[in-house]
Amino acid sequence: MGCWRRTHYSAEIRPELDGKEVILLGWVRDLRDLGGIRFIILQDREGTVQITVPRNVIDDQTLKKTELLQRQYCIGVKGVVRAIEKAPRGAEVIPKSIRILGVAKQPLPIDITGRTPADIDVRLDARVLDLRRDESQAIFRIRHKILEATRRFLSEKGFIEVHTPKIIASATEGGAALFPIAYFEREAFLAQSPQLYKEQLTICFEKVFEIGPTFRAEKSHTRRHLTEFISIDIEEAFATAEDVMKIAEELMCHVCKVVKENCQRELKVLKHTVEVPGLPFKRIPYDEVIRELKEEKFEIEWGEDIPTAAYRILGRIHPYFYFITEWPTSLKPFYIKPKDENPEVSEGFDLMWHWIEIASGGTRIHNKELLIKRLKEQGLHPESFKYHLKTFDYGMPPHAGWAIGLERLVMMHTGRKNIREVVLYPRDRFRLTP
Ligand code: AMO
Repeated sequence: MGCWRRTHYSAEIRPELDGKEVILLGWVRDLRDLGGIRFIILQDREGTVQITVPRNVIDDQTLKKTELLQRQYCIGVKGVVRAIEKAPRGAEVIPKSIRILGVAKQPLPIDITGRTPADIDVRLDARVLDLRRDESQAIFRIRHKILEATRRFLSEKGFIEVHTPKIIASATEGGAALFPIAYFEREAFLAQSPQLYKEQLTICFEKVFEIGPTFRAEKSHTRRHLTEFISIDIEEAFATAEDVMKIAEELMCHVCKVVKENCQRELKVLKHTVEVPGLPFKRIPYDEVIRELKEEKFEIEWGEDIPTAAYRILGRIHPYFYFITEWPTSLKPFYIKPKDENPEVSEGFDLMWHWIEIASGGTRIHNKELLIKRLKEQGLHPESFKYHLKTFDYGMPPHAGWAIGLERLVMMHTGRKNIREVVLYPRDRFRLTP
């Protein structure tokens, strides 16, 4: 690169810069030869710009350099802007000098211009190249906006961001779906969620949130399951399920607004739209969900978990956001509080977007004896939870919280059908590389 430093991004090359010398840094997206003229489409993080090489005007050395170029070469271009109506954005750059900064072996495994579409597995095997596609760029910019908006929203609501251990000694979500790891002389596990730590932290911080990786040894190989995903967790002291549901729906509204207002360019690339939902979201008790499904001739009994096919039906009946509340206690994890007046029904909820479960949460049990009883009922050993149970002797406040699966949220915001599209390097049962 020598002393060259970028003066402009591609998207900043406009007719007003006519005659100005610029330095651009980026990658060769496409090359086109039209007799006496050669076009190089240079791509950087902001978009593309046309570099036009009129053979009879350019000096021999620069011309020879352009002949060496291949798709995805990383290059620097020093040149002069020329306003020209026919060029995209009304301007192009005539090169004075070109530097090759990185070569790309041909043929490339995928065509990022999208002229030859590739299967998702082929794309994921060449992920960094794939991430240069317009759609990928749009997805990860929206993902960034969602995260930025979420952090700001929760901070402004008084939550403080925490990071809890991802190497743990016992399960948080029950015994299943844990990844064991060799931890020196002992066995440890990758955290399935920050559940127990976030509950404990309400004792000292009252309102906490965490955005971090969680690991599930998921056998289900579906388009919405990963073995490693980012969970957006909150936990609040002196709160109930209803209190934290309000935070969840306000956050959903806020994020939709931010994406709608700030990501129009990206949404256009993805051919998708996002609407800001009205408040409050519907709260549909599990009982009513079962009734609705039966009316649709779907066979299901009270107490059964809701299968994917049933969620698809619910998504048709309730097309945007809605909560499913009052789940049977037996279907919820041990830490979810059973209702005082009817312990068969819990204060747990799920937040749905169409047919996809975006979040789940609830009021927590904060009575130690009841928690021990629930652990036993779910076949777990209170001894394995002794450090967690101890914190209930330090003045545990009543508390509630939820967790949103970030990737599922991004999937819905970007209109993608496969969760792997919205993860840089997805991990599932069969994919551990790249
Ligand atoms: P749950 O297990 O329902 O709840 O997870 C919370 C949310 O995380 C997302 N999610 C997943 N996303 C991708 N791949 C997966 N395998 C996967 N599993 C879950 C979903 C889901 O709604 N501790 C509780 C939350 C709480 O009560 O605070 C928990 O982890 O969007």
